[in-house]
Amino acid sequence: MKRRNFLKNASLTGVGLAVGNTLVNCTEKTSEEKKAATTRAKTALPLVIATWKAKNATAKAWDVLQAGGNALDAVEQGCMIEEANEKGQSVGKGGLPDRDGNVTLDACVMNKEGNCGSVVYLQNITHAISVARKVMEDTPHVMLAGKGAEQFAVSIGLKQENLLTEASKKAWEQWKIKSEYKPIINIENHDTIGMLAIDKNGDLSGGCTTSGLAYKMAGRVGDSPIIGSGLFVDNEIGAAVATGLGEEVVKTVGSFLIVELMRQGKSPQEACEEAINRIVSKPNSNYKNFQVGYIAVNKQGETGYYSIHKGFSMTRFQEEQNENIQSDYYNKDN
Ligand code: SD4
Repeated sequence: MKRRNFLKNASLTGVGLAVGNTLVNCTEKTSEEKKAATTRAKTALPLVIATWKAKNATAKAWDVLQAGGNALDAVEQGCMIEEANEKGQSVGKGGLPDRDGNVTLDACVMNKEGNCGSVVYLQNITHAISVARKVMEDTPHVMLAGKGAEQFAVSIGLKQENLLTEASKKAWEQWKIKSEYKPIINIENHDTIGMLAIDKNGDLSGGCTTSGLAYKMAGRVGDSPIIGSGLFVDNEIGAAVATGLGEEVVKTVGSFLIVELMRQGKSPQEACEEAINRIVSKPNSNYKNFQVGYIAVNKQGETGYYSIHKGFSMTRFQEEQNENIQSDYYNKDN
């Protein structure tokens, strides 16, 4: 369903919609009204936002900011909460494996100076986000892959462990019976974690960490460790991070696109919508079969989030309030 129609239908039912940070009535809005709605957004700093239901992770990041940590410390430590959470089957330990039964992680960080670090196809190390940070800080490179990334992780003191939990192994064994590969839309509403923070100095950083798509081909890498696709931060303008089917995010360089649209004057909300539109409006787009969601923040602390299908949510910690905002505002209803 196009947003226009969605808004029209929603207005018949009297449902309220969260547009950016603002709850508005579901009457059809003119572009001026929409703009007004998004610019009424809260802009208090510091703030942390994350993809999906991630209140424990945003709470950790918030504590780090309150204790005087910078935005990079906050996103790293916030993401680590989900990496260590074995119940989350799309991040870190307990992530669902590839079709050969191997859990392989992708992660990246980007800081206020525009520096970045990333790991792809990392095995046996829970905190991929910390390895990505160290790639940025301690090596002359931006990206390390596979065995080299693992060796580097060990060299900085991280311990090797089996990331395949019993629950994920069971799920994989179940999957093997049919071996049917399909992207899953909104895995239990809790997926790859992408996190963006602005600290007390007003500086931005971001991070993204994932075990990627369940039952992917061996060797597959998604958008999450690809700077500009899964994550982009420009401390002058804002930042964006993606979740969902990475192949589609990479094809449109989604996070960089959102930041560039904000540079041209769009609000985070408008920029996220445009990036989703680029995917669904492609000729022969197969959008019915996959989900992509973006969250974004600008330098002023306005936030936006948008997805192809319903079911996406953003968690935001701002002004002592940690809230998960379910998005009733999406591009298509299938
Ligand atoms: C990937 N974007 O590997 C990740 C997966 C994801 O929600 O975000 N799932 O394509």
